[in-house]
Amino acid sequence: MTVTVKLYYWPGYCSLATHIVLNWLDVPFELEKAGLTVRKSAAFFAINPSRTVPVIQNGDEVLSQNTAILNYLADSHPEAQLNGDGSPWGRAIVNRWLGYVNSDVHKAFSPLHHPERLLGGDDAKTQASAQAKASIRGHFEIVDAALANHSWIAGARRSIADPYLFVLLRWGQLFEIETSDLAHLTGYFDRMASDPAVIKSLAEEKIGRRLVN
Ligand SMILES: N[C@@H](CCC(=O)N[C@@H](CS)C(=O)NCC(=O)O)C(=O)O
Repeated sequence: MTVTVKLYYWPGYCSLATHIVLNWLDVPFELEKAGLTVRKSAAFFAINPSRTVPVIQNGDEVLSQNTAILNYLADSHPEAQLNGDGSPWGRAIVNRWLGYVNSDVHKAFSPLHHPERLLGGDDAKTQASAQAKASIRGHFEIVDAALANHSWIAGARRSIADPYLFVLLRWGQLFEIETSDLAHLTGYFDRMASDPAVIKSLAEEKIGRRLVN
């Protein structure tokens, strides 16, 4: 029996990383759009009390948190080598980048995504936004330097860290983070954006390669 994984997502959110990995792995899946109304519902709270996407549901198994989901999918399909070359070191390097993308780069966007959650008046929010953009630009410079040495963020082969980084580079475009001088990073973005599974995932979420379609 083929089990279909359900992915709770919202177009262009970090759930897009899981969506791309499902397409890379050719896993049968269905998409469940989880907007604010769904995320605030008691039913959603029961599967993820954090009320965030992504969440995957596979029969009785329900899993939230990007890093858990992406590692679970990669480990369930070792032949795809999305978690390194199978060695502990290869896996560690993938998770070094996945952790950086999830904990540092993703969260640097919070003041831009959710200014309403910041304390203070308009001046404080404008300052927080400028600081967030400078911090994201700093992260993108680190990524650009890493990409000078290899085509994918964790090395010579693609991994579960790449779709997540792609999502954040798209957000960078939305918030007009300047990257035109970061040649390795812009080349990487184009490489990801022309990947067939990425194109398919963007089409399934009805969004373009840039957030501003
Ligand atoms: N630590 C969580 C963060 C997930 C997260 O921030 N998801 C965002 C979308 S990119 C979300 O659902 N935000 C809804 C909200 O904060 O209300 C994870 O890695 O899964």
